[in-house]
Amino acid sequence: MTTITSIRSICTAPADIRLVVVKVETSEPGLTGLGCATFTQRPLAVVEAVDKYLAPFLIGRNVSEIEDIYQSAQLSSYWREGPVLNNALSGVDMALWDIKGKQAGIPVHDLLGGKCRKAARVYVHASGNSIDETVDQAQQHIENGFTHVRLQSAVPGQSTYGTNTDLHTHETIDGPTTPQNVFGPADYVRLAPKLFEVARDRLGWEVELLHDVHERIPPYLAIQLARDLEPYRLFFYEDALPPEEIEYFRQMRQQSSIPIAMGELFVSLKQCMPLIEERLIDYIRVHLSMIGGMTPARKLATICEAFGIRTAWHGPGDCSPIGHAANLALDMVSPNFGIQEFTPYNQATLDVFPGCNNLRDGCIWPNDRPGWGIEIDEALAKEFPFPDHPYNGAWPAIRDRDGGIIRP
Ligand code: GCO
Ligand code: MG
Repeated sequence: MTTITSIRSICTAPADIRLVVVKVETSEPGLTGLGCATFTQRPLAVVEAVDKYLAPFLIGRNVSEIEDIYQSAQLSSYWREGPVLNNALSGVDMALWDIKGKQAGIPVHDLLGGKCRKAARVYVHASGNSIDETVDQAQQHIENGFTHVRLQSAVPGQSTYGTNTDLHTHETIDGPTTPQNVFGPADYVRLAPKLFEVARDRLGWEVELLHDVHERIPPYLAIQLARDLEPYRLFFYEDALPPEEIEYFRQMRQQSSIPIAMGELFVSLKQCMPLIEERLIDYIRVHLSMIGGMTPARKLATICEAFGIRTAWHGPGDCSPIGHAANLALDMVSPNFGIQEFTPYNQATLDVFPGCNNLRDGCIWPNDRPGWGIEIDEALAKEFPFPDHPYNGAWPAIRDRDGGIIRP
């Protein structure tokens, strides 16, 4: 019997984004697995949950019992779910799938039933401070072979999701209301349709365009914007409402034919169910590690298949190459695959994680090696420590002009 001998978290930021990866070592010499546990706004809390709670609880367990390990570890805190504990669990869970694949000598997608496509088509981001800058970037992506592009553009002088003025800088944290952290929902919903009008004029109608609202506007504006964007034939309209307001998808569905994608803020499979059962969305896009890893995600994929809902797993920069590999494994085996969000790797990431899946012709391609087929160069990973940050990765507040908080 092969048992777990050690579980530990590895922190690294080769693209300046905080990533947490869990390494599980086993009683079989050289047999190890990797899992993604990246929660970039609270990475240190996840590290504590892995190293202080899951490691002592799981050392000695038989590596082959993934489902039982998942269930018992989840219930070991009695109170369960939540992004911190789920990411910790995902780190171990994905590592056990990696180990199982290596033991069998096959990739994880083969453990899950085998490929039903050759590669996963991806969408990439075009984000500018003006409409023209955004559309120029999209043009560039199209020239580079991408067929699906997400467009985000800032309202001049404001912080709009998708530009570099808000998420990954921290100059604005908790300061007085400054142009960088003001966000006017009404200004934004006036601008977004213009962005798509210009994009269709300049890019034509063949490219698939997407948009992410990032849950920053009240429900009535989200419904209005869905209708205003309809003429531009979006591939999908993402996260228009926060998880607390999902009942409004019913109205959105009745009032608009725009394809709806939802879910990156969901932290459990159960939370997705009302939208799935009522067929209120077209694409599910949870972040695999946020719902607990591969074990719950493959169940979610299958449930969605039964309801005619397609997958669009969350694939931002704050997802390690292991997390992207887990997304890709599901993409390969799911008949209801829709699209894969992807953030191209920089050279440092490719060096720290030898074996990253290939990006080519607007698709990512599985590497077909056992497990995830990706390793980590731990010595090199240490050369990319987490960037200094006053609040260890916490996000700045986004405020309306009057200083009131916008709740994504
Ligand atoms: C997306 C996103 C992300 C998130 C990020 C938060 O890719 O659709 O909304 O960029 O903002 O993952 O940490
Ligand atoms: Mg999003």
